[in-house]
Amino acid sequence: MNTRFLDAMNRRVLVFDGATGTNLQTQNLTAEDFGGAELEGCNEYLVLSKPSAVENVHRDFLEAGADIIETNSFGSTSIVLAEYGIADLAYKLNFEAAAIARRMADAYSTEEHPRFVAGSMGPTTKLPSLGHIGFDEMRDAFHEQAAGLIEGGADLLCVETCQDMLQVKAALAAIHRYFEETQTRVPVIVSVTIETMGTMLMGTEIGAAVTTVDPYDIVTVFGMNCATGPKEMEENLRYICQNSQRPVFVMPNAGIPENIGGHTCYKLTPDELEQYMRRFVGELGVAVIGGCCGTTAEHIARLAALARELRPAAREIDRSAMVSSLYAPVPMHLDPPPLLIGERCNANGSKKFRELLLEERYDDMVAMAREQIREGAHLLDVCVAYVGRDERRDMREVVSRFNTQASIPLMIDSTEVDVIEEALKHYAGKAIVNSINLEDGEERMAQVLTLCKRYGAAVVALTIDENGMAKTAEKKFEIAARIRELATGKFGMRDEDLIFDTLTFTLGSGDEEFRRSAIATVDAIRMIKSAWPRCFTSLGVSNVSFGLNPHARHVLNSVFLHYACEAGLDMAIVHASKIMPLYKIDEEGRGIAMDLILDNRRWEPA
Ligand code: THG
Repeated sequence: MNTRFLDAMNRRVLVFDGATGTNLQTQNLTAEDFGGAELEGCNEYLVLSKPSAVENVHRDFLEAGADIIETNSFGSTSIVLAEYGIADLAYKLNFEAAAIARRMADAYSTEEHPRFVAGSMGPTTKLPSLGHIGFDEMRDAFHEQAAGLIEGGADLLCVETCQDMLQVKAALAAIHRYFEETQTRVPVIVSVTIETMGTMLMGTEIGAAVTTVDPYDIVTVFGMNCATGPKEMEENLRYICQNSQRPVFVMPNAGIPENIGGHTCYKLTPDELEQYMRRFVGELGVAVIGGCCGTTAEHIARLAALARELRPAAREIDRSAMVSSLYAPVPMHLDPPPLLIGERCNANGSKKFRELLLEERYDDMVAMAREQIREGAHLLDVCVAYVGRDERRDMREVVSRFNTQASIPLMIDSTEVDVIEEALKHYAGKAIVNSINLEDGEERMAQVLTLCKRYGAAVVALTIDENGMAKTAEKKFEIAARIRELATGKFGMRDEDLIFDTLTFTLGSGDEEFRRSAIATVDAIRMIKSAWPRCFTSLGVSNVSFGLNPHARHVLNSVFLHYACEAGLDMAIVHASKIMPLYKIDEEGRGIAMDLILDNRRWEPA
């Protein structure tokens, strides 16, 4: 990757330009300028019909001292252009928009003051989380846009004014693919829009947006733009500065738009904008600033002056690992543990869920998800595998509903690579994939880890290799070490996105082979947590009591969970309402359960 932009960002605060749309409007363009009545209002077409209007905007901001100008391509995806009947011009419009900005930036660039071109990629007019458009179609449209922008001369890409995290994921999948195909790479900014009500349009909290973008290596800078002025942004911006690992970007409007006599007015003065930005940079540590709707060359001139004198404050960043739904993040480690993963949305683990699946009663499946949330689940395991049914289709139907109708993050439980990908394409948050192992060697694991990287997911790894399920703590640890080595070394996964499951066997059968299995499972957790403190551990706790009566199951599950947590277990797949605190279990029950777990043979069936 060309490092000029990164070098400049490391040296000083960088300044984006101001509003494109509002500054095109002030030029009083005619229908003819737009290329005819049917294209009037299509700002993106101006790069062909009236490039001088676009050059005027760029020139004003370059004269004002902007380091980065944005291409006039906000809506230049085939998706938006189709509304004007010119979807086929998408590549050309992006290429031209970048070429115009490139020429202008080059004309103003000097050795001491390089100017950069950011390829603007707007949100389109469709929300994939609401099913307005499919993931693949949206990704392909962004791919074409990214290609046009980069080939036309953009130095970086700016995925901006994001409304729906699934749209962000489609854009990042497109950019990722373009980078792989062409072996090129440019910096990528992701900037989300927080509406006045305090979330993105789809209801996403800022923490969910930060978490969902966090695993993507290709994202260089993260921040927010549009919808409000700087005042309304401050709290969310502070969250980003305290929680995102990346340099922070902010591009407010010149205040909240006001409707005055049928005209949209933005009233924040250059002076006011400068005062807010001084704090954002000097106190919060924001690194890249600019203006969105309503900001003029005067606003940008003030920011350019500010950038010359001010350094970003040092940031103290909370690096707690999280996963996220479309709406809100959840930490992967709770204090006290465990994080509870609801087990019941599983066609193999719940008769009721299986029957609802067979009857395709999706609303009732959503109701089961919500019931688990009420019962205290922090995450939901989702498995729709059923012999004879189309698992991929079932996964799509379920995940696309849970995405918007269940508020907590999902764990995608499937053995099929194509089913996992289908789930990740319909999930707007940061999911966990359940699971990988080395049973069939490295090939399948490689496929699933590739998906985790492409869609930004964490993953559960089972301690199973070519010889089957590990039974001793040492063997479990050895397989975990091999998986971790491959996952982090070869596939670029981070420790915090790896969750080891050291396998739970039933103690309910009395089977001699498994009588010491719980000890081995829990010892392996201890070894893993002490060797790699940033990795996580999980267990399918209910497996431990298969074969026992319901009450005995609840007691044994609860005591086993408690014991495993003392050894460092972070999360557990459970039926949350059936987990009892220890004080609610009589001493005899606790004693019998611990004897089973520790294989103290005081207790033998009569
Ligand atoms: N590790 C990982 N994933 C897993 C498991 C694991 N996923 C599946 C399973 N094991 C965990 N989930 C369940 C779900 C339900 C039950 C047990 C484990 C269960 N169900 C009742 C039964 O079968 O008797 C049925 C209840 C009903 O029908 O309502 O016990 O270990 N990574």
